[in-house]
Amino acid sequence: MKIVFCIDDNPRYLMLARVAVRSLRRLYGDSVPVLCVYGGQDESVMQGVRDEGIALSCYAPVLNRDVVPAQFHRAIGAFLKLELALVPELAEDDFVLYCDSDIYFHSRFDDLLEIRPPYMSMAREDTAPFFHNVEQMEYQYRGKRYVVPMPFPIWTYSSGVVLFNLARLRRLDYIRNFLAYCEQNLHHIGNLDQSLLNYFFGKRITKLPPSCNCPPYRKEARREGRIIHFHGPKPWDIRPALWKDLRINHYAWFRERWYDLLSPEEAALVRSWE
Ligand SMILES: [Mn+2]
Repeated sequence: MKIVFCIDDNPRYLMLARVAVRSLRRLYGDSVPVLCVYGGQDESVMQGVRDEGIALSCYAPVLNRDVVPAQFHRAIGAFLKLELALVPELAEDDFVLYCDSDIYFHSRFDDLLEIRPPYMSMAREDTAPFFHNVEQMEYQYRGKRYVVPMPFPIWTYSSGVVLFNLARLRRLDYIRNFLAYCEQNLHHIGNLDQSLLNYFFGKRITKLPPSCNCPPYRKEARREGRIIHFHGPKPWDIRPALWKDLRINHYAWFRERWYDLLSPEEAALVRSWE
């Protein structure tokens, strides 16, 4: 199964993706199939992906800057994962494992690669369930009106690691139907792509074990975590005021392991972000 990353023009995300792939190759060898989907046109970003020996897909998203409200443009790359079923380089892949770039692969996750979900599998976020102030969302697709009742109470799944059933999403062009919903309901979302997946697919999302999307600040991260997700503070976010509550437990330990994978030049650059 291919492991897929998505990036935009933010150079920090390119660095994160490169280091994520290094940690992955340390566990699975250099021939592990990896694809990086890039939604921009910056030649230096493409070169950075190629320098790392990562297969690159330059993809023009449906949810582009003309469609997505400006307040989300700083994280426009987060929406790319919603369209993996349309990426030509994945046309032959029925299932893929999408991972955020802010991931550090800590130990092998062979059993995860055997999962075949009806739509998608994601791990739960450690947040309280909530009720959206909108009870149902509506959209039009190919001349028909659809209603999506909110899956109350909403127990949020994290979109940092998603095992997608792309074959299912392509069947009957379901992906186009979903993207129509996305386009017409972007004004209702609080948390980027993650809201769209949780609201639309709701209870059809199946659960991944917490070890497959484990923030470094959880107590069990070092012993049980397999896919470590720098959710919240990135490895260079060590300024006291920022994310203080989340730089606990194994954050510092994983931050060191992450820095160990950088060249001296890269480490100097990343330290300038601290
Ligand atoms: Mn993330």
